[in-house]
Amino acid sequence: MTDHGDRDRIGDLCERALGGEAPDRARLELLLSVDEPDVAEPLFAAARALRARYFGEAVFLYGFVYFSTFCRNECTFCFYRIGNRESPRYRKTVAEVVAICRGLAESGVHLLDLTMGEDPAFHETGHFAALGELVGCVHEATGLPIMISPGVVPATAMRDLRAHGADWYACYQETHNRELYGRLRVGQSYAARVAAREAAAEAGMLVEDGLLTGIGDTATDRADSLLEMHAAGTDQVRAMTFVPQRGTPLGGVAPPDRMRELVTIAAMRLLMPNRLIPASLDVDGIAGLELRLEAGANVVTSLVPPTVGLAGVSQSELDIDEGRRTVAEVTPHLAALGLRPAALVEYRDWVSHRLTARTRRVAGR
Ligand code: SAM
Ligand code: MD0
Ligand code: SF4
Repeated sequence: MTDHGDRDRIGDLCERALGGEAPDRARLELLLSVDEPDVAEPLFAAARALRARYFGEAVFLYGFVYFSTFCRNECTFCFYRIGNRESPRYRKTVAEVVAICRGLAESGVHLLDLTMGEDPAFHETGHFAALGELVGCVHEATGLPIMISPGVVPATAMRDLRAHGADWYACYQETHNRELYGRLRVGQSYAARVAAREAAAEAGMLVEDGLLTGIGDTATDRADSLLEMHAAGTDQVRAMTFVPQRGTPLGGVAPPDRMRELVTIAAMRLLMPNRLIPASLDVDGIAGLELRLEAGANVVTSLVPPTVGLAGVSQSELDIDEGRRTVAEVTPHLAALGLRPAALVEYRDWVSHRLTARTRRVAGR
């Protein structure tokens, strides 16, 4: 796709980003359509330089606890959509979740991401108080920062989750193209998902949004997503490649090229240099970690302990039982790139500064 003029323009906009000038829409679209490794490399190098400027060598590590895999929704991309008989269904007790979280905390993660499907046991009964209690128990047992990924929950539940110790709310739009959204999150309100992130921010939590790529999205769609995340002040911004899942409508499609995700990570870093950007182990496992870090990511997510019967989302089993999604396995890969796991205090400081800065932004409005 890229001619000599485009290569020059990409070099120029990387220079400008390093000089503090964020790419505009046209430049973002150009970046997001890069698909050749030699054209992408200068972009990745600029993304790494910006990461170093804001975060040094420190990388944050997130433990992932998929505590209920029951779901009432039918997202076309997801292994855990309702009615898929291929996916493992389980619901961990509070005691089990607490024990798993203690283990993750001892292993050195900086945050615990408590994730569930839109489990009818909460979503159909409205019994979100039980979620708050779960967060409270994990908070008490570990003292670690907590992210909650429960799907769309009411504003009252957000306040309760915050009160019990949740620092982050994760809820991915997947795409900011409403028509594509309608084909991915079938039957789910677009506006309600946006509103849920806003409610979480109002309740005092930091917020993560994310996009899926390789699922019918164009460079224009991805540029829209990045610009919306930028405008919303989203604290953590994610891109993941769609992994086709057996037993689902899109199960038969060819695995998408990973270059799009890598280029999206780098473009996110150029547009939003001070945000957290995950390198998820849930797409290509440990083998895909270094590429994502080299594209400018600064958080490793989806660390899952072996032997406790937990699943991933887009890779339900990859590298889990082998113990390869662990701090011990990840650390040498960081070192190979001149990076290191952050100290917990560095992570806590980042979270508290980000919250304080946001309070100021809101107050100044
Ligand atoms: N059920 C909640 C929800 O959907 O918001 C929480 C689960 S959330 C962790 C699931 C996320 O994993 C989705 O939003 C999507 O971005 C990602 N995901 C799910 N299936 C995937 C797949 N097959 N390939 C890549 N990413 C996937
Ligand atoms: C991950 N499997 O980090 C997890 C998940 C949910 N907040 C995160 C998509 O890749
Ligand atoms: Fe359910 Fe979340 Fe999967 Fe959608 S992405 S089917 S809401 S678990």
